[in-house]
Amino acid sequence: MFVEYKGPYGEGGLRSLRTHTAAQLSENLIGQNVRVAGWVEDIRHLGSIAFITVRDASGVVQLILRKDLGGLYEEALQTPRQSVISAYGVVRKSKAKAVKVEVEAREFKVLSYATHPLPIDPTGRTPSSLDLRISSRAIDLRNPSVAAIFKIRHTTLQSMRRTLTAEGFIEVHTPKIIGQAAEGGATLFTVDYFGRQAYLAQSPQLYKEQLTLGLEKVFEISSFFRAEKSNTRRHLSEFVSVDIEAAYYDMEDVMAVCERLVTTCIDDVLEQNKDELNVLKHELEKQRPPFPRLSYKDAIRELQSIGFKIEDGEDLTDSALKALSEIHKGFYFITDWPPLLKPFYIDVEGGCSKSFDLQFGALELASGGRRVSNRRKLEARMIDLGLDPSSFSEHLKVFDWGMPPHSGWGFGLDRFLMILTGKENIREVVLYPRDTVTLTP
Ligand code: AMO
Repeated sequence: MFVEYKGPYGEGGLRSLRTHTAAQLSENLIGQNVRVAGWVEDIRHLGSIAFITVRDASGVVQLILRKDLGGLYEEALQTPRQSVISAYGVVRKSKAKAVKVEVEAREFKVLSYATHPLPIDPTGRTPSSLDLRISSRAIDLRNPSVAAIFKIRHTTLQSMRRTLTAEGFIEVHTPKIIGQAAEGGATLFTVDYFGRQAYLAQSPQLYKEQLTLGLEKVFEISSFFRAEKSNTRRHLSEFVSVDIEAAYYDMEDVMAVCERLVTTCIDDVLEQNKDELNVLKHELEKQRPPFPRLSYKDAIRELQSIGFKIEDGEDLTDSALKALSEIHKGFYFITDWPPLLKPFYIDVEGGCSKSFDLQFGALELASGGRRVSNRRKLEARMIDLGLDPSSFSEHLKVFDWGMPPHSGWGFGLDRFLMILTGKENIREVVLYPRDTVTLTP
């Protein structure tokens, strides 16, 4: 029976455009009428029958069209690939191996035509450069192996929020337009704020510390901005940082929160994104805390022992971290950095900073530590690092109101996604990356 097309939304309004997604089609529906919608990936016709592969965000539907549909059949065969269609028909058991059921269409309607040539082939059969894919991101996301990254990103965000909430943290948002540099001024973007100079926040550092005074345990997941001219595969000008700050927590306490966050996220992705990991051909390894700890001094000793030229007190450069990653694979902490290598807000005890970086091989994933909670000590740290305490007066005044001892960290979400998806370029895991050259789309 031919069902007459009743306008773009059909008889029942918008809802009737699709009764089932691809993932919802199952053998339980055999014999029932359904309406599916999606984009046309492939059309094959074998004489009197056509097979149209329609994909939606959840999977693939195989449509069967028979020649006896007349003009509709001919029209369907002409549909340009990637056009968006809606089809109505009955669910049948499929003879194909890849799908259990198919839909024998009685009605087929193009809702929106794709104009060829398209910038990229989202089936991935004809590969495109990452630059071209990003400049065509909307359609790039029709490639299941690209969509998989962002489904894993979604799981990760949900998992982080659940873990931190269960641990008693509350989610906050701090300003992104700020009047004062948070961590020293070198890497800030400037903004004209109604005639005054303002900056884009590079981290929520000072705010999150201040919030421990009243809210005690806070977390924030937000974009932050760094005007660093770093053209690497792990730097962005706009990145998402997951930050925590907790009153009465010491360095080891927040390191343990970090370990739980990482392991739970990995567990959740392994459980909830099996299909996506398969599409990505990525073998994600389950982790168990505690992660190994390596002190900065031991890192220097290890590097020297393998002939790497480095002196105690020097920063661990990219090449130093790369050399270290030959010895330390996977997740590990580097702790107890020299005070001069860490920001002013990091506490110092016995000549050593109470700080850590979380590494994954050569990739720095997070950094944090115990903070200075005493105003005079904080001012002294600023002076040691060549900063002028008077330019931090707005922040320092809070330390006179009863500041609890506190610790925290900042964790690079995008870098974590590189590990979770097995991608080596950070631009792969961000929808619309911002780097030193890219400002569109
Ligand atoms: P830090 O500057 O080390 O620490 O940043 C924390 C984590 O954020 C990620 N990250 C970046 N990711 C992509 N592109 C960038 N340009 C970029 N910059 C940083 C990294 C890094 O480990 N306030 C402190 C944190 C704290 O002590 O709480 C801070 O911002 O994964």
